[in-house]
Amino acid sequence: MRKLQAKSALLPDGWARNVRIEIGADGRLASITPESPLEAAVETFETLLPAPSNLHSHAFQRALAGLTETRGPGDDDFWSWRERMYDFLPRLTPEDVEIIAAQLYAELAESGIAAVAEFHYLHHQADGTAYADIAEMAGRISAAAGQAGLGLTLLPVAYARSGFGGAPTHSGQIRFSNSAEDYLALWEASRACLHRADDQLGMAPHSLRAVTPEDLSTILAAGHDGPTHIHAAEQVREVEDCLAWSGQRPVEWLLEHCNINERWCLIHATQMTGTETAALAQTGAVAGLCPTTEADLGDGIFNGRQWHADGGKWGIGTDSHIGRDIAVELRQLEWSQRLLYKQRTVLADPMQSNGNAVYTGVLQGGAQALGRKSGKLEAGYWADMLAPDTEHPVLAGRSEDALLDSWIFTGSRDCISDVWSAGRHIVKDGQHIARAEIAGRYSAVMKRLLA
Ligand code: NGQ
Ligand code: ZN
Repeated sequence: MRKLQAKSALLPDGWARNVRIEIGADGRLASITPESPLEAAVETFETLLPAPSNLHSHAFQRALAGLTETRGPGDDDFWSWRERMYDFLPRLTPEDVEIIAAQLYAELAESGIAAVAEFHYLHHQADGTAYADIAEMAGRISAAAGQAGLGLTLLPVAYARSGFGGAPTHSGQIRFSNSAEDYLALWEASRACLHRADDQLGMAPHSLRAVTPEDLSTILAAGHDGPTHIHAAEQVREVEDCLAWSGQRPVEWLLEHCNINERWCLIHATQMTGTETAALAQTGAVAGLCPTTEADLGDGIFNGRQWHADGGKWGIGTDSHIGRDIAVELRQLEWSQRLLYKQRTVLADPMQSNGNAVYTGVLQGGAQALGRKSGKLEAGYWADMLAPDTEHPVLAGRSEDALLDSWIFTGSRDCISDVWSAGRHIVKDGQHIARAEIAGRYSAVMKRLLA
């Protein structure tokens, strides 16, 4: 049993003082006791918070961040970015993917994130044939999470088509593509790649563009008890194509044809009508928002104000990893609403701190979307926690909600001192415990890939 003491901690019913936290050998919180006298030789922190989960990652895209900023011959958009991303894929070996993912996961941890949902679709060799072990790449993702110590919900992705109406995948997509039967074999094999008690397995049909209704019902009929994630309604063209194909918008289609419930996470859900927004919020599904990626790709702005008013659950993903800092993502989400509505403090309730509002939102939605018992400092939950660096100038003199507001709206990863994932103490004094080794391997891979 490890014991920590926090002068201030965010508990399920709010801030508490002098909180004793005991972490069991199993990585779960064993007890939480406010107003505890300080014992000698107990490690003490000014502030401890539950640490959030990142609900959407394509780890390999970390390597591409910053390399798609030169304008092409015409207007650039999501679709031209996607071509550049496809062009990059043939170079990546399984070892590269493992090294890139470990770098990403260590960076995410340093920003305060304790776990990630990896929406994993780079399955095959460059010529499209499966590796001898169909789950080779899934194993690499799991190994990377193991090196970084980050919690993992692995979401093997089903991908079989290049657009609505079932056209076959094209050459840029051959590393992703599986029949529904092969997908189910891959999914089973992926289970064997997970080794830690807090690892989870879920399913991810990529999008309504990438699977037919038949594929979708085949894979969902296989049944599983983890989360189901799908990209939906990110781009205007995607909505138009879905309407042309089915007469319905993507979220409308999903609501009618799938049993959307709290085990689902719809990634982006940017383009929804007011009716879709209200109906989706009602299901209890999580909206998987990826604010910096959505800005970077010119997706549009999610209607956060209505989603919040309708009681919708949401969480944050870093998706393409153009941003890798949870504070920046939360700020971008709130700022997008301010720019849209020409108001301030849009996602907070009356008299509530905006930092507290978005932080408690992301804790809850992220845990739900990962199927992870986390997001709360409560006995039985995984010990996913962070300690801010209260000596950092951004946080000087701040505590409780003022500390959250200052970190989220004007701070960054620099404000984080320590992070634990299921009790694994992976960030100490602002640095990931394996930062130098992981970054050294990453740098060598990038030099080779870009030579
Ligand atoms: C992805 N990313 O799967 O990486 C996608 C691009 C697609 C985002 N949607 C590919 N942001 O959607 O077809
Ligand atoms: Zn995505």
